[in-house]
Amino acid sequence: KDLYNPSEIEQQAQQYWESHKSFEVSEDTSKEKFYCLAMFPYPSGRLHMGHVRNYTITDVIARFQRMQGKNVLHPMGWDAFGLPAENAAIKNNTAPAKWTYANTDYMRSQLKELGFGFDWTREVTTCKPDYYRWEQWFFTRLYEKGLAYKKVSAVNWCPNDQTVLANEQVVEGCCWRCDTPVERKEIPQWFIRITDYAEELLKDLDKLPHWPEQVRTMQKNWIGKSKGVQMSFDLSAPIAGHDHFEVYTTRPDTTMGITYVTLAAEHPIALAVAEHNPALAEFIQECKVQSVAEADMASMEKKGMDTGLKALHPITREEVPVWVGNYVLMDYGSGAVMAVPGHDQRDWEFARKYDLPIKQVVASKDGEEIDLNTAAFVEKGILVNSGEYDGLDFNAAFEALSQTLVAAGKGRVTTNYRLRDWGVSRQRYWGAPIPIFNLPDGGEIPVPAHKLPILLPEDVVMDGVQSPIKADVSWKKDELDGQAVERETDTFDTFMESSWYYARYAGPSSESMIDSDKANYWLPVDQYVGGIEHAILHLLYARFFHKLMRDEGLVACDEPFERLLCQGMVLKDGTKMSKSKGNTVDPAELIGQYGADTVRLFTMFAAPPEQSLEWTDSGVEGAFRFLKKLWKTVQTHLAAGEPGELNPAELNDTQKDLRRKTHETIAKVTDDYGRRQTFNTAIAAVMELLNEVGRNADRANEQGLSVEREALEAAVQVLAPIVPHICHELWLALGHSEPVLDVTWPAADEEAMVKSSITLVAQVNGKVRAKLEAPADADKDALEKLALADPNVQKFIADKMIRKIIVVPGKLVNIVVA
Ligand code: ANZ
Repeated sequence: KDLYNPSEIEQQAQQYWESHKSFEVSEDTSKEKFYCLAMFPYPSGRLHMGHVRNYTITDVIARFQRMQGKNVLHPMGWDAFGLPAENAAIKNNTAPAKWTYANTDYMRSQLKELGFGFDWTREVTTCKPDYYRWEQWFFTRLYEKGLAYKKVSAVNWCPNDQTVLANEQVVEGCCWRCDTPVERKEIPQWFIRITDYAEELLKDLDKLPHWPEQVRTMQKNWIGKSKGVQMSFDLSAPIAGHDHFEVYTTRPDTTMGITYVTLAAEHPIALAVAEHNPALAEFIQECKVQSVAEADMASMEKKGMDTGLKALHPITREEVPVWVGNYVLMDYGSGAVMAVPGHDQRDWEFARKYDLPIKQVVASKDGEEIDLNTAAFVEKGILVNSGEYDGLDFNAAFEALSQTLVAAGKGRVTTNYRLRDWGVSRQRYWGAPIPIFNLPDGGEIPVPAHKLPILLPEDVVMDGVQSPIKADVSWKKDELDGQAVERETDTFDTFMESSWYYARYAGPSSESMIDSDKANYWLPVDQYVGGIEHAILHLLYARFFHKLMRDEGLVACDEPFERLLCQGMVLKDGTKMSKSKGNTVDPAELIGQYGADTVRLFTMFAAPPEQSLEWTDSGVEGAFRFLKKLWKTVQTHLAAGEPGELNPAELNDTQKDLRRKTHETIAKVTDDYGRRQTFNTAIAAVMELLNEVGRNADRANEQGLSVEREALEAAVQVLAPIVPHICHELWLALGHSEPVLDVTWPAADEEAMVKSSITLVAQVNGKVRAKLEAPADADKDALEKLALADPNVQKFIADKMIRKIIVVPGKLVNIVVA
């Protein structure tokens, strides 16, 4: 018993939790609930340190909340669909399902070895039909409500992965996974109308005060609400039935600075001109093989071509040339822009390249000189060269010009969102089949409930070229009421699965997508923890899906995640720990060497959760040493005999000091765990307490032993969420039958924290001459006497006359002499 043996005690504690079903919870309405959730892992093979950090944080919070007396749900599952499984299957000559299930089995055992208290009865594996069948069903509901639709659209296409990418998955013009330059391709795609919820998604960010400001800002910018004017330009002569087109601008104040207009390559007027203009047709074709991601539009080289058409300025009726440009998006605003090269940098670059006129219509507010030869002046300012509008500032000009345009029937004030509808079609195999039947005579219908789920075959061979369900012509064949139909062979974007798993954990059911009664007990999630890389995509889609489920009557609240914590990265040698950098540390090896508690302790001690954590071997060693010391201290204490009943009145000063330290530690640690979520400072406080125990060992004395017992029990209790195995064992060793997991969190005793003595300084004429030790309740008189009795103070008074004595209770006594 003398030596700390992590592998033995960790196994025992885990067996105890397993056999007592310690983490299986039900909807107990007599208790306050707490839903603690970590972003579920992709089953890539084995856990990495980022996972360990993420799940240690949620496990610590979950166990802490449980010791606060709450009914805590802490579930786990697998985000199991996705491309890496296909790539691994090809490489290892296996099937994605097989690879995935082997990984979930292994990673589950790793999570158990780390002692995480998950309710495994609620485990969700998104590639299993019992999960994705409900996603298919829900999609058919969205279809029926007009919230899911199909359209041919230009998409980002990764020629390497042979799949469509969402705009969010295009990083600097390249695929987020394999870094291949992205191309543009037109194919029929399924979309979900997230734009219908743009305003609510924006507005409800205000209901999330406990989210990091940074994440809320990123979502706000992504939704990108702007106020502007939809302006109409007449063509000087109609073409193919088009006599006008619209542009969207957020800067109607610059209307008098328009020198040309630019259409998107896919704009119907551009296409009409191209019919008789081979050069333009070729240019449009060229535009097609470039990314449609908006971020790239600003930075890429601007290219364009004159259509030869003229448009009439909506106010002056002057003719301006109509160009086609690669930097104009078809699906934003109206797919055309009024070009103001003096005040828009993209237009400026374009105008310089093609020698189009640049006109200044905005001057700087503070009269600063503007040089349009170097760049556009993009700030809002005061109008110039704008006739009757000269001298107006941005707001007044917005007002005046939009009024003129409205009155002329050439414009209306509108609101625009940068957010696009969510394209959910993927041409990959390892995903949930999109539940649509294509009809022989064209058209499609959602798969009726009795034909669901559309099962994805798991026993397949991957050839690396085509999705097995696309390659196998027989898989497509189905029938409906005697009619032959063809199944859709595209699968869902895997962000679909991760958009509702948290609700499925809370309300598992074999009869429905979500058992609403159960889910509404647990939801919203009280604490969500995951990486900042999900700040936009996953968190926005999940918020959207939650609102869709609410509107379907499945859940009651408006937002899924009440409080969000984005944990920092795990670094080694100052850079991100990652496979590609070859600087990873394998959690499995560390557990073997030191035990799970050491890994957990180091992870929580090295940094507060939001900050990056620098991995150091010496830090891990230090954590291990601390646990050995904790173990040893308790064993030594136990060997000294049974303590009696603690009686505060009988304590000597040293004992009172240790007791005060115990309760101060409890108070501090409680605040650190709860409000501040700085677990590292909580650990530091317990370390100090343990040092104090070492210094004040008073084991021959019965009260001394009692005070030490109280200190050690508090240490074990408050460390239990972080290092649960060793604390489980020590708590039992300290003579308790109830596991520490279920013990109520200790309360700090105010009385024990009252100081029996205080130190203050004695000054003579404002200069410190002595330190005084006084009883905490000493009055003014007593303090004066104490100061005057000090030999050093007496030396400085000498034979001088005392004029005045100032006492600041708890701080100082100042003797003024002359
Ligand atoms: C004229 C103008 C003058 C503009 C100026 C800006 C500055 P946000 O704020 O992001 O919503 N725009 C409109 N539709 C576009 C499209 N389909 N493709 C590319 N660009 C488009 O952007 C609104 C601005 O983006 C609009 O305001 C328009 O350029 C451009 F000094 O109109 B602006």
